[in-house]
Amino acid sequence: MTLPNPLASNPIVTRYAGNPVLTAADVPYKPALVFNAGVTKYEGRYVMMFRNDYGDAESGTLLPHNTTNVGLAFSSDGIHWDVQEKPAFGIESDEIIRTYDPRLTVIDGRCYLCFAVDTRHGVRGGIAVTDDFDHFEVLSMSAPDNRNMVLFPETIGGKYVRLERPFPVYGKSGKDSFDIWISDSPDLKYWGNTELLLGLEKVPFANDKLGPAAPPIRTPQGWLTTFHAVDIDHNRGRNGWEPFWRKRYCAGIMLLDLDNPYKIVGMSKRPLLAPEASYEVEGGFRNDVIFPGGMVLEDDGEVKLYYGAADTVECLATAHVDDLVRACLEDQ
Ligand code: BMA
Repeated sequence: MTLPNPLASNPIVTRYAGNPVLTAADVPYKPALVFNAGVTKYEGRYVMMFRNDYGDAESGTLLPHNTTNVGLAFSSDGIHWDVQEKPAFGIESDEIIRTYDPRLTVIDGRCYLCFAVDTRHGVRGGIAVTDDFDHFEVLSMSAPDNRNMVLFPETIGGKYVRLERPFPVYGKSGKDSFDIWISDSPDLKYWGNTELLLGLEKVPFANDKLGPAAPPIRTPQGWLTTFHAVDIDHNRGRNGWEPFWRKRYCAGIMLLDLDNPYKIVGMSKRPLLAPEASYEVEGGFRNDVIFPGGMVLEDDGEVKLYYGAADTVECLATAHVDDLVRACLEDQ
């Protein structure tokens, strides 16, 4: 099934007029692409960990996102970022090819990093903890193929909880057709009680795959969380610096039960953000990609949503938390 083109963003969301908030030009060690960041507030300041992709973007030798690590930036307002001198995280070994797509969650005053690694034997999702953004202790690594892990900011019923996106290619006849799953853990190391949370068929604006996006935030009505939703159209051709790019990534939003996050309370049937702005639809490595990775709830109810655009730059959009909750609950 081919989906309508273009899809529209929900008007409850406003893109920051100064977008993008971070580009390769802001980074001293000169990656070609800067995107798909995790963002949180930690000890009074905003912290961003972002994905760096190296390679020669103009000549196309960047393909396929082949050299990647994770950078670090701090901010006092969530808009202007002070990028640190060196990449902050990246596991180097004969087995691990690249480290990417960081997500940050503060739990009980410690900052946890979820990340993906491509290894010579499959894609794995890792969880690390840091207190200073200099030293990271890796606590667990998933079995392949799994990624897009995000942690809830509190234990629920005494357990840590994560959303994740395994990609069972054999079980899905060799095609993309991936869903969002949920697991819990007593200690962030051993994960179990794994269940399907949101199947692809439940999302009207996706026909290819889903994945968790920014880590959930607590609201009185439930855990509010974004996800990425992908549609593919085989009639699409080149759409960026790659020879072929047939996918479009939108952001969706859903609300999970506060006491039992294995239960979806509501999900907006329309995209929260669909690619529309110039930095989302043109001039990028892969155009038409919106990939949220951070969500910060401010005291006045504003939610800052951080997202990678076109796999090339990092952007910001805002919405009121009440509007986001309402979007999940309407049409149920
Ligand atoms: C996914 C990941 C993301 C990326 C997206 C679109 O598979 O690699 O990091 O943003 O594809 O290219």
